[in-house]
Amino acid sequence: MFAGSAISTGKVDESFFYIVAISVVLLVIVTIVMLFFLFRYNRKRHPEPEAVKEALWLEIVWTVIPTALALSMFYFGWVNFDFIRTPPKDAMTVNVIGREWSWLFTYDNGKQSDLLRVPLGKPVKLVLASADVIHSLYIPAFRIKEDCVPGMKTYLWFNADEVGTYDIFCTEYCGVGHSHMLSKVIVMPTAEYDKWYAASEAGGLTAEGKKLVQEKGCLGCHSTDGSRQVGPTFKGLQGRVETVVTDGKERQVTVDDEFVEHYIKRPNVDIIKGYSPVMPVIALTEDELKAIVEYLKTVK
Ligand SMILES: [Cu+2]
Repeated sequence: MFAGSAISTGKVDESFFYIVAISVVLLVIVTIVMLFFLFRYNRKRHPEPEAVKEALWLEIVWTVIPTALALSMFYFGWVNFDFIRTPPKDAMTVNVIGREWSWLFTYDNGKQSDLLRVPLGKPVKLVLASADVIHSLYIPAFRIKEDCVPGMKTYLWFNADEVGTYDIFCTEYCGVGHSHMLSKVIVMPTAEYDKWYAASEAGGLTAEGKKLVQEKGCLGCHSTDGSRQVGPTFKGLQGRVETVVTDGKERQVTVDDEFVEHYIKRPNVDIIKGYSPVMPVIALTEDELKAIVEYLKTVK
């Protein structure tokens, strides 16, 4: 019915515009009648009030019509709600983890990404979980939204019908990095998607580190382009001079491997001046830590 970027877009818009249209019609009718009464029955034209006589037909009309309208709105709402809550059996599943403050998408073959890539015209079921607090995954272009709640699984589904890139927001206030908890849905032609899905990432320690930085959610708080987020940017980290506060004492530190390693292992012991001490402890093996440190050197 409406141009959209997923089937759910049209369904939700249909219910929404139906209710808006009825509301507008009612507003116009009520306003016209109100103005008419104001004019027709004002004191100058009508000094003596009259007793209102019973009118059964009028009472039936104003009971039946609004009831029918309300039920028709319920009908559209229900049918479309049922549609967006019932994933087709052949939907592909992507597991989603919301965490402070980034999204992680995991595919059936174990592939992980901080962007949600999906094939065009195929139903996709998102199984949502949270690693910490309540988050909420919202894709405005598809008109779908669902909470990620710790300790339980929730779900969403959609079928994108236009190639493109669409925003993902977190719509449950989840702490200091909430407004940076952004991602994208990338709808790709099937062949292109299949190629991406089958491709394994390039090897090497730096590539491994880059992958970990995405998967572990580091990029939720640290940019790689120099912009300031919840934490300092990774750009030019190596060799940068930072003022840190340790046990209430300020000191200057030149960032090197040792400092980065130490900081990731025991965050917030040294507090980087100008930033809140909110970095979580990330579970990493020694090898993973080495890979991340190696990768961070390359972000210039
Ligand atoms: Cu969130």
